[in-house]
Amino acid sequence: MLEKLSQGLKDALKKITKSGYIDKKILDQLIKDIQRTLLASDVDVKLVFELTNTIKKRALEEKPKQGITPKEHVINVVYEELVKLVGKKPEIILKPGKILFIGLYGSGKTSSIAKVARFYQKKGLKPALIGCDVHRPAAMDQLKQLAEQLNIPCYAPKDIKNPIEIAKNGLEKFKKYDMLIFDSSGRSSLDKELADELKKLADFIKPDEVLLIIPADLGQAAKEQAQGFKQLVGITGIFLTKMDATARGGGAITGCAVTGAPIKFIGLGEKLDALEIFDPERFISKLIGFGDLQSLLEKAKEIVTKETQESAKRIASGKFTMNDFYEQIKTMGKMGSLQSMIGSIPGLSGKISKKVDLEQQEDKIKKWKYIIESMTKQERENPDIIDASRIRRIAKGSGTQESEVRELIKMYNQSKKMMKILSGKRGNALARLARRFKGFI
Ligand SMILES: Nc1nc2c(ncn2[C@@H]2O[C@H](COP(=O)(O)OP(=O)(O)OP(=O)(O)O)[C@@H](O)[C@H]2O)c(=O)[nH]1
Ligand SMILES: [Mg+2]
Repeated sequence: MLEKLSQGLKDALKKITKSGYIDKKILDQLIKDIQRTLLASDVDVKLVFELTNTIKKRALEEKPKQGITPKEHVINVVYEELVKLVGKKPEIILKPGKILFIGLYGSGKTSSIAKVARFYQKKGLKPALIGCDVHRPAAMDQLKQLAEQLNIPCYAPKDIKNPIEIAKNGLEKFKKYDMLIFDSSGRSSLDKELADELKKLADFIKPDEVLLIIPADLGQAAKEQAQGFKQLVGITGIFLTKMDATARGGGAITGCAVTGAPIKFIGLGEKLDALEIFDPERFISKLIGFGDLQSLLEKAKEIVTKETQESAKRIASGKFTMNDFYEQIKTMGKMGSLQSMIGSIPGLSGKISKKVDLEQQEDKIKKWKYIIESMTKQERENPDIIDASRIRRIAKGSGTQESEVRELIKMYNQSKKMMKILSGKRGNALARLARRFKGFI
């Protein structure tokens, strides 16, 4: 179902999960990919641009919730906005009641009745079908045949030409049944005659649900049909058929959603079990492979914060302050294995004089945080000015030993050296490492 739309959205999001960090360029690419994919699925241009503007705005302006990386944040925003685009979670009647099916010729009304009857049968209710399509004699036979397949009763007389009379007889006949489903006549378009007939029928039956059947291959034109029936007849929900057989499903769903009439069911094939309750969250989750994305993100376990991105930019431009060092410590502590990455590059491991135990580092991060916080802005931006008396003051202010402050400064200087090596163009291996490293922070 909706393979192209699904694949398009998955591909767009995969680019994000694959990249190390998120910047404006990557975001713009994502926006473009989403636009292209939705437009190809016949979603209204205005809706598409509204959606992508919101995604972009939220991705750039909203602060990710705690514990959520910027990548996860963007994917979440895309997911949430797509869910909003396809409408609200519908309420499905699960107790005895009456449903009237309405829709134009060939929309899939009769076959959908059979699907819904089977759905309620499985829920333990006792459905019965009543055929009120008096315009097409063949419709009565079709309904009877389907009822036989499901082993449920059906009243579909060919000799009565008044749908209200049929409905009246049906209600009388099926008193013992608790889910009465009424078929109705279609037309090639919604005209006054059809609207009057359906309204009268609905007034008489007093259904709990008036389901409008719309074929998904209408694309965004579904909106007009949904609006027309909503105004002229009144509907409680929509059943979108033929979702399996069109590339325009995205347009049909979003077109219906903007009318405010909830999509309740979708038809996914000709078989009687090819029915799904429409749940926006589940639908979008499946469409974009949200479950897979989340596990992918978890696996990556990259800790990317806005600060570290900015820090990465500064480092790339040749600056490396105590603030950058602090961001780097945090990142390294969470990443775990920078040491092994560096160790695997021939010629580089020897350049780092003292092996850094990252585990120990993580334990020290808290202390370092206090030390760095006790430095003045000037000291943080230019640590070279930190002399013995400043060290004494910083140690006092942070509640640490002078030796610990010295150790921190030494670590900073080592890191600075390493950053110089990494950002310099010393052969392919180094450049590769630098790129990889940059991708991580
Ligand atoms: N692929 C696919 N075909 C469907 C689906 N629902 C219905 N159809 C097919 O669409 C055609 C029309 O379905 P009907 O149920 O006869 O439609 P209708 O609205 O009752 O048509 P009329 O009574 O002639 O107005 C049939 O060939 C169905 O098998 C669906 O979800 N997927
Ligand atoms: Mg029919």
